[in-house]
Amino acid sequence: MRIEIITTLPDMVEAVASESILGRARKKGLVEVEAVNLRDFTEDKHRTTDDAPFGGGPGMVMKCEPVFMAVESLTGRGGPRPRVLLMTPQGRRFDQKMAEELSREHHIIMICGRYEGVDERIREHLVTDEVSIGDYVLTGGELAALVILDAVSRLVPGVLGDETSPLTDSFSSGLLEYPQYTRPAEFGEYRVPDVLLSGNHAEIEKWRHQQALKRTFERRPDLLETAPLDYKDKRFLKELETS
Ligand code: 6GU
Repeated sequence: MRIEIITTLPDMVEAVASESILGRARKKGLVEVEAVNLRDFTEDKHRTTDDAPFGGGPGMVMKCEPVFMAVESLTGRGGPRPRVLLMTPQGRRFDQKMAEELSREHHIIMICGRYEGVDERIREHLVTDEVSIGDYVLTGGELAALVILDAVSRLVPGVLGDETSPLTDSFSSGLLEYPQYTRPAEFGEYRVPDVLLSGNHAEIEKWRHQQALKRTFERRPDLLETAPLDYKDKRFLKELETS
């Protein structure tokens, strides 16, 4: 998987991409991440990437030419077409499902826009997806691109040490995670639930699943509308509702 992030702040992107799990995945060659400096694709003395809007008004607009040139430089003729993501609060809301979908791509390009706007021709003729990470406004798309980079990379096979762990993540089952405990079994008067010490794996599985249901019911009932629930789950939730 190759991911390029087009930005006027390449150092900010590089600082995150070179750390921790992501940094290791990159060294192992599991994900190729490159911060691409938009200014390298300007041709004027001041390396201008934005300009005043036609028609007047406040703020600056990201110019077409450097962005088109940057994307063109990254897309070899003939190969599979990359996904070209524009980071914008006007985009589709990013979620775990989209992270899973993107983790199956071979090539992703992310363009970090600025809130005042990008020339509409970039949206119309270059971008395949407009993406937002939530309903709030950031000063630029870099933090959003880094959030997506992190969420997508960890789903690429081999990036996490334990291959099965993404399967038990919150959201991938449609439910929030069950509570976890580790030693000691007694911390002062705070005890670990007996079932976890019982060695009865069927009971442990049942308890964990019910805890996941309970937690989702209490914190994110909206998720229960789309989570895959069987008859027993529905009965358990009914009991929670009436207790
Ligand atoms: Cl993708 N960009 C900006 N500038 N602000 C955001 C965002 C993106 N997603 C949420 N807020």
